[in-house]
Amino acid sequence: MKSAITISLTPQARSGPFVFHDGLADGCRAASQLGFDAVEIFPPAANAIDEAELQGLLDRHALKVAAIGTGAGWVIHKWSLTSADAAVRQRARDFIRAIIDVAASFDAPAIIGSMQGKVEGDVTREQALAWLAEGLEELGDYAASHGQPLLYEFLNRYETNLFNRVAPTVDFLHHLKTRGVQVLADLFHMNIEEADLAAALSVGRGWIGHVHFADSNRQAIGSGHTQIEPIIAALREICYEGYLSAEIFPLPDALTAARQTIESFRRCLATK
Ligand code: LER
Ligand code: MN
Repeated sequence: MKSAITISLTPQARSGPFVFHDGLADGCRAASQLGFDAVEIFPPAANAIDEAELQGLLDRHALKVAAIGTGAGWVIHKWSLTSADAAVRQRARDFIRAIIDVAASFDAPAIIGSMQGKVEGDVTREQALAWLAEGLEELGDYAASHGQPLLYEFLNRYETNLFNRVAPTVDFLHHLKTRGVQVLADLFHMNIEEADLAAALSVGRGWIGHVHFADSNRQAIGSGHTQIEPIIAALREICYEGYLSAEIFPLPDALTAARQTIESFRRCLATK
């Protein structure tokens, strides 16, 4: 497993669960000094990433891009794949496709979290799931044509009512035609929704493509009450080799949260 830490470039997400908020250069420098393998980026849009600048920083600091989030499409514009408005669904797909393009040029996947939307108003659950499936079919195949998976993240009940746990998520993805979509398991959401995080991850065998490494209080692992050892054992057991990426609040400050994350990561991986 590999370590990653989040950098948000989105001012509207300043109070969100991202460690670094002061630009790519600052975030990459800190990530590399602490020994992270990669950074996960939360841009306001695809074209906000200066590709030459990012490539220079990755080269200088020996970092990779773990993933690029699309959530700003929801935070800034309120676009989602399950909006009742067809034009909004189209804007959501275009926004995500552009992020798949830029992520793929850094050999990284894009994440669909908040942009999945939720069942609301007059829209039935059946209809919302049909729109979600339509979006994931198109975007999953598009990501696959770039040699990348598309990461679909189930969220806790306060953020979506579409999918909140591993098992129903895997069941839904299993019924899609595209094989381009993998599951993002965020340990913070799972702490709210799953009875047993390790058992739930085992159900995700073969499907888990990315992990958000967060304690029960959405702070660095070691700050809350999540028992991380059985989770790491379950991830090993399903042969998960992807990132443990810290999507957490910068508390008490960004550097302390980042340092505690890398120390926890090393301790986790040192255990047998
Ligand atoms: C996105 O990765 C996520 O976990 C959501 O809670 C939106 O912040
Ligand atoms: Mn997450």
